[in-house]
Amino acid sequence: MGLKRICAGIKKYNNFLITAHTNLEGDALGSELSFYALIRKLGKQGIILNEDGIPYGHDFLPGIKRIRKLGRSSSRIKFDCLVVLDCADLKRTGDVWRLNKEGKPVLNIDHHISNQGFGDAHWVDPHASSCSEMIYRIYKQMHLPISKPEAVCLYTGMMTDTGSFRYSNTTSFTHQAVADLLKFDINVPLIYRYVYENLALDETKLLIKLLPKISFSGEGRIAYFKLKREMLKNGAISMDLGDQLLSFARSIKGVEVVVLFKESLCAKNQVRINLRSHGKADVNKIAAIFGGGGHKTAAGCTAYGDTNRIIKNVLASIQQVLK
Ligand SMILES: [Mn+2]
Repeated sequence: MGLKRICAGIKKYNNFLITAHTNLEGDALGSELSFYALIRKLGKQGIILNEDGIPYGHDFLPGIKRIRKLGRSSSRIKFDCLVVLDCADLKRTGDVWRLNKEGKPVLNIDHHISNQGFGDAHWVDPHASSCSEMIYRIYKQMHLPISKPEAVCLYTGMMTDTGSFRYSNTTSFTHQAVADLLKFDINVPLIYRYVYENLALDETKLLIKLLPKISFSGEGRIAYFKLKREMLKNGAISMDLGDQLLSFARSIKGVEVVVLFKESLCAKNQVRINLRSHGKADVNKIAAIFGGGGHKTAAGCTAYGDTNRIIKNVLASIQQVLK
């Protein structure tokens, strides 16, 4: 089983380079920090390195200052094992995977259904709520004690990926794990506030401008936003803002699927697509048509070409599934 092979890998190697996907969020950060704490408990060394910087509002995570951003000096980092967390494929790490020029062993720990099992050892569990929940299981499997800082990181990861324990990926095990973590007297309302109720004023103004851009298709079962380059000129739309738009749209009665079409600020004819579903439509399959992937109820992909044409194609694929 994958979990045992991953534990064997953790025991075998001594110097880990730990990374996760670009567009970092609570699960990626929570997994990285709790995994780092785990290898330290075993007396091993590690570095956490990502292509992207820390997203707004996540500075409260214990150990966050330890996380480095990919830079020129990164190529000098020495490691004997690359640990890839919360990534459906290696390229989701951005350019971090390229640091593995010597082909050191790769451990792949992930919960995306689209993960094909890259790496020398992989543990892919699409039934896990989050990668953080999987790291929690590694602690239990290896009989390692969890302390408060890890509990905060694991809780944040699980909370983020389950939409605060309301999405269908929330299981009885998720709640058992959370019950265990809450024994550390972690400040749940404060974590919630940092992650969800922390919109900066300029982002709020942008959100107010973008909300009226909502469109509907398929007799109100699909809601989508077309975010044109001109609207986003003042800076890229943050994960947080994207989430606000998506969760607003998915709360509308009758809506089954929500899509965000976001024109790239740097590359012309490039559109980032984020999909959310209540479960009737498998959006992982829809994202896969366009070279992406994710989960059944949350997925993403990047498409190239004319934005209106892309929108037409994606909406047609969703309608096909909703029939
Ligand atoms: Mn995740």
